[in-house]
Amino acid sequence: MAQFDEVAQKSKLHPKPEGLTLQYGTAGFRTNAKHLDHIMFRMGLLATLRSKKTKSTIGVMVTASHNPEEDNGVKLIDPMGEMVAAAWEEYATQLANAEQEHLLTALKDIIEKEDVSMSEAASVYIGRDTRPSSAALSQAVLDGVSSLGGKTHDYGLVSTPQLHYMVCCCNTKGRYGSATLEGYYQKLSQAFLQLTQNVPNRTDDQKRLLLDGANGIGALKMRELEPFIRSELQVLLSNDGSSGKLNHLCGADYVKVQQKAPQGVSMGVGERCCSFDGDADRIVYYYTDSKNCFHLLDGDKIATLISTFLKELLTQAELNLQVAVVQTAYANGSSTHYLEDVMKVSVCCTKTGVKHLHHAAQEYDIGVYFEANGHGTVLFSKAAQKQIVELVKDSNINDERKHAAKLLENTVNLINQTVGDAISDMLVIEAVLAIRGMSVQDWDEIYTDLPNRQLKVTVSDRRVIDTTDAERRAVTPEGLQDAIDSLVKKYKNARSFVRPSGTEDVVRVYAEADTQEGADSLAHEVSLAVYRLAGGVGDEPKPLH
Ligand code: 16G
Ligand code: MG
Repeated sequence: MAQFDEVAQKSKLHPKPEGLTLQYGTAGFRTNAKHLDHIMFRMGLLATLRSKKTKSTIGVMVTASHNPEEDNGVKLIDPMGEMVAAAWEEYATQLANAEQEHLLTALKDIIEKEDVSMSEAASVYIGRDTRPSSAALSQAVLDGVSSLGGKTHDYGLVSTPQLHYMVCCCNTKGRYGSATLEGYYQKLSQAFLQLTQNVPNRTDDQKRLLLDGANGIGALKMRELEPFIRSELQVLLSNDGSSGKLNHLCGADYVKVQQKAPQGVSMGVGERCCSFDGDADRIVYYYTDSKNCFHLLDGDKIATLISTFLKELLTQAELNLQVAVVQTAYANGSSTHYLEDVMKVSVCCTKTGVKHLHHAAQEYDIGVYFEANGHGTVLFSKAAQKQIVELVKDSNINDERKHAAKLLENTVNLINQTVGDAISDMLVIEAVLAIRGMSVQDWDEIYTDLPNRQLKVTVSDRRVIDTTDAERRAVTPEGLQDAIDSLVKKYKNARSFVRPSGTEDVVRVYAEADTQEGADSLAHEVSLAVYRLAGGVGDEPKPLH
């Protein structure tokens, strides 16, 4: 068939290096950009098949998020703006690893298994981050799509969540918003202004926010959004990409992992600051106090702030909707305790990775999900949205209920429900702080994090570690969980777990305890247990102190 002739021809321009195998991991393919040209071409092919199969527009985002600038990556976006279905992650890996001469066979295999009708039209939206390699790599995606006769729309430089939004807008025929950057800024800024405009007594200080753009796409997009929201929020942007290197000593991942402020931001005492990651789907907040002590407000604090706000509004609006928070094993024990025991919110724990949290959050009327690393959003069920909209229109209710309903409606519109979105999350947080009249310190004091430590251990094969109970317990290798259990007993308020990373060739170790020394020492002892029982390589882990 002529269709496949073109694939055969064009694929020669994007040859696969022999023997190279890569996996579609938790967040798509991710590695050094020089190994990715063939992957991009092939993901263009796969997105075209997925589009034919779903009869919808599919997204392809070229980014490696918080990885160093030399890396790149790619993820596929399904019709409603969610992560691509699990079975197609498998196909992605198969297609990526087929040697050059077997590419067509691998492609036809998928077509057959999924019964893809090749006569269907296909449409693929493409976006990319600011990495130097991204432009050429997204061109390879375009080549892949066009070689199978698919239509493309290249959005060029956009944040990951913006592309998710575009895909959702397109497939809902504009009901979610209009599939343009202008449409995105309009939707978010209108909701934000309505939430904040009538808040009394806001000082200029409260309207000021320092933002570290990680020298990435988020910085560029904030500049574009800025004129829309200027009257209510003054964003002072650092690490805007004009001189610094992407994610280098800055960005949400750096701040979260190092638990310190990024370089290039001059923070005054108590000033509210936040950092995006390299593709602007994560955000963390922080400030330093008068003793120069650094305070991080991570995804757990964000989930607490937002869920508490929503719960209060539901009470005021007299709406009987269930709010639940979805976390992972990394959630700080204090946050889980606060949510369950003080706020009486249901908490559910899932495996690490956005798709797991997203899926779990869909089970509730209102599902707030956040990873501790700052990736998250809120999902409102269709029924919940309908009840909110109807209440706003109801002329028989008192002013307090009406006001709460209106706030809820605008919050729904401000949240990017397709995926965690640093820009949208930032505006939600800013609106909640404004409406509640809270400073960043007030927010921080809702609960106190238990001291914690994350470490990594290199082993010869991380797959020897198998976990259960949302990654909180290790099933194999034998003896490891028993060893962790007895170590945990030595410390107060302690908890620890280990899991193989989905993005790096390491085993991750997490520990928390009542003191930092305790958390550090427990993390070290657990690392040693992993090293000894799970085939550690290189030097034995050394104590932190
Ligand atoms: C990816 C995931 C993120 C997760 C992280 C864990 C997506 C879009 N991103 O970045 O949610 O926290 O992997 O990495 O799913 P790890 O498996 O190396 O610890
Ligand atoms: Mg990211």
